[in-house]
Amino acid sequence: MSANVYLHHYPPSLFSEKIRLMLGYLGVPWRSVEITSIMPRPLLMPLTGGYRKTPTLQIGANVYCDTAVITAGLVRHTGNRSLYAPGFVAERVAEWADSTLFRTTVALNFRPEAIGAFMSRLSPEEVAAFQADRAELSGDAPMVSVPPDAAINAFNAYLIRLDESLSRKFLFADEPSVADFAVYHCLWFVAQNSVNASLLEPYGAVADWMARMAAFGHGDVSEATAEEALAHALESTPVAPELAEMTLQGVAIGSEVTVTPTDYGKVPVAGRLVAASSAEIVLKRSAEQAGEVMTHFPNIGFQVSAG
Ligand SMILES: N[C@@H](CCC(=O)N[C@@H](CS)C(=O)NCC(=O)O)C(=O)O
Repeated sequence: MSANVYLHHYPPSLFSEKIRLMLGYLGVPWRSVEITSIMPRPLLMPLTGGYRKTPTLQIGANVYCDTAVITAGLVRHTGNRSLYAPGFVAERVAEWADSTLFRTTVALNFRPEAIGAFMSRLSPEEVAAFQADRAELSGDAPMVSVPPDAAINAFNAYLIRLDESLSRKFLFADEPSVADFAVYHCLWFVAQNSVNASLLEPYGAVADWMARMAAFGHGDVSEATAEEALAHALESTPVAPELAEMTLQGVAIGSEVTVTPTDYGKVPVAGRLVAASSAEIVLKRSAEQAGEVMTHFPNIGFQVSAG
């Protein structure tokens, strides 16, 4: 398989770690485009149409926004459906991890005792820019919505039950599913913080499972610039996926729409709705630097409005 897969990401991004490991597990060669951890990202926006969360995956001129739809895109690209093998329950566990468990870990890593480890590496100007960027990202729904003690208690409660229930190599079977990657990246985020890493120590079965996940590695990766990624989009033709269509409220296939995350980073992306399924919403757009692209979003967690 040629490396027409570009991941736009930055090293400490936990959702990016989910996809880096998935690329390693699936054996997909990929190009790494390192982006800044805060906006603006002028060479990425032509591809996403304004979507600003990290990471974004580009396969030729198809651009996948959000790790749920990146997973769907990689499954289609590889033809390997094993990540979805355990079915509905594994997908719901992944959804819980990417929302509730994620917010719990953000509350842990952003509590005053723990955030110093991260902030001490930044200059005062960088700290101010980071805080302003994340305030804009979270808008009316603060990223830290749980008090520190409640976050620690919830985290311990989840980990006690996870540790007890790990009877197979992975959460649902002897092969990993979407649930493993989604739970893993949240715990990886905690492990990266020198103050919070000790919260994982009591859980031996979790540690063994995390080691099995980490062993997938990041696979066959080579560096690329944002300019190269844009040039690749420009020379590629977007591919319309074959989807089991689903009717969306208030909008028809072929109409102009906007697609906006419902939680945070609520930047509307405008385009023509070309397909929608239970898993995906696909817009056709064009931008001078990228040419014609198809931008994919998950169905769950996004608002589609007539544009
Ligand atoms: N639901 C999204 C969440 C992505 C997310 O929140 N990513 C963080 C970084 S790990 C982010 O976007 N931070 C702000 C930024 O990078 O601009 C997904 O699954 O991709």
